Amino acid sequence: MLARHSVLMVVVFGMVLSGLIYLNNIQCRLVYKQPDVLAGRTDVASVSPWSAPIIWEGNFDSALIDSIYKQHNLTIATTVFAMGKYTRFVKDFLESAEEHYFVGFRVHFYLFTDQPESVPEVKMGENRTLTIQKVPVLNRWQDISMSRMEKLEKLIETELASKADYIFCLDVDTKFYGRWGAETLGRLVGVIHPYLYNVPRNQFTYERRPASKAYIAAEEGDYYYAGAAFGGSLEDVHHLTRTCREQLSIDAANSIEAVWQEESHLNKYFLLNKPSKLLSPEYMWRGISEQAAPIKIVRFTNVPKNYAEIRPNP
Ligand code: UD2
Repeated sequence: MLARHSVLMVVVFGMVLSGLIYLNNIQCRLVYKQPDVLAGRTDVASVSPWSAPIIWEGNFDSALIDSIYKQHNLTIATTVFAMGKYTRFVKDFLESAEEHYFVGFRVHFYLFTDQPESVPEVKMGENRTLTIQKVPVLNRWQDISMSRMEKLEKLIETELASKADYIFCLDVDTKFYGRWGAETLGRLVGVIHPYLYNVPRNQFTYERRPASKAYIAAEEGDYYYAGAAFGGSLEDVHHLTRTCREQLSIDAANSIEAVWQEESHLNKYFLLNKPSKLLSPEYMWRGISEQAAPIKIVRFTNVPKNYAEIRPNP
């Protein structure tokens, strides 16, 4: 009788155990479309000549990517500058980021402004924070734009070391309309410029004067990258911002300012230090109503602005 009881106990225990293993397996399962070795988008390049992926809609599975990166409990620092009249863009930028930018991840926004009192109240979601840093006003828009490199370099050194895993540095006169998520994470990330993705490199608006540190010759160059968005690991972005800051100050000492300020230096940097991941112009598009065949989704765009009205100088 006792023996029969023990056998029954062992059987029940076994059933419970296999049930748990089965449940555990179900929890670990993630069903997604089988990757195809031969099919993919054929209308765009999905890889650079140095084998860095170029991220386009249709080339990644967002649920799969999220499930991979979520395990790492990441923090993404995100910087944005709003000086002078550019504070008017902050609300839309942050509210649209709450809807589309690294949803479900820990995001720490750092907003640099000369007028913290003009920054509107924006309700941030769980695990999402906003730190406002007051910075002195600068008189020329070119100086505002260029000075970002130095500020970012210092922020990484003084604040971020143990607080973030990745950083993205974005223009503020922008708005998110679609997902920008973990598919964009990489060691060094550049965004292909929305107006120059399909023109020969001798027409890129690189700095063409050899006197500038940003100089690139007509027969050189890979892509033209937007100054409005770049990112990567803290270490790589620190090296980028430090190098650009140094090159900008050498140019200043030689009384030369690159044609597109820090964007020109960023392009020189990316020529010499190839990004490990490239984001297609979906990630910095011309505007929500602008269409182009390869752009299947608009994720992030420039907001139209009246340059003469909004800038502190012509
Ligand atoms: C391009 C680049 C921009 C930068 C600039 C350099 C794109 C789409 N944009 O844009 O990233 O490289 O050229 O000349 O690639 N700002 C202020 N207050 C000001 C002026 C500027 O806060 O009075 C900040 C703000 O964060 C803005 C950024 O600097 O988003 C760039 O300035 P911009 O947007 O006026 O430059 P833009 O449109 O020529």
